[in-house]
Amino acid sequence: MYALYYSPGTASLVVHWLLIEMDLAHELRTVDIDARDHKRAEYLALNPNGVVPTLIVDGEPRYEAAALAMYLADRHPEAGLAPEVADPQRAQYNQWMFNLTNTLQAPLRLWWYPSDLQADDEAVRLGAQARIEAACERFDAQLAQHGPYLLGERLSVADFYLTMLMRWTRKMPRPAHDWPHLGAFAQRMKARPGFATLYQREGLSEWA
Ligand SMILES: N[C@@H](CCC(=O)N[C@@H](CS)C(=O)NCC(=O)O)C(=O)O
Repeated sequence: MYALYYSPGTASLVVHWLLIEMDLAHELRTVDIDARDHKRAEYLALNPNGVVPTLIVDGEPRYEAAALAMYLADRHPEAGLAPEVADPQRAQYNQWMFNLTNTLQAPLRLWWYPSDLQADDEAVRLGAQARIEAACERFDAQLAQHGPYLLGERLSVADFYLTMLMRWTRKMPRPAHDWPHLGAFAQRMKARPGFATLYQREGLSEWA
């Protein structure tokens, strides 16, 4: 049994979605970001970074969304959402996971939290936007040439991660779904039954 500390629509979304997709027993524990629950001592004892998600695994708190997503897929290989270590596609899978966190998640964090940098918020957002749009261009080209998923015909955790990050661009001047291959990809991922369950449980409606 896993326990997920989450806040709707945030970086916990991919972990929640995977728990649903893999049909893994779990309990949800809400973290109210507006009430700053994530900065309280009890939560910081679980996750000293003071961010969501945190996943309780075998009684121990673990964090970092991408690491958690990869861990769940490796621990439950029957779900088939990650190439095993000896699989030739493993290197490509690792590449996309790290690429997603470095080239898309990092600037998206700045877009949503420009005050992370002690600089002019508008300038931070503009810089983040340029990096996000350049990354979208590359992901769109990858899907155009080698889709329909990041590993071609094979669905993996990387696709769930990409979908979550695409969702975060929905209020940007040019949202990721505006790129044609990314848009088609998002439709494919959103059509998964687990996505509707996720939305219902997190009380989400935007970008449905
Ligand atoms: N690198 C972390 C980042 C998590 C993160 O940025 N979470 C955001 C929500 S998407 C958060 O907790 N924000 C509250 C805050 O920073 O005060 C991860 O991927 O788990």
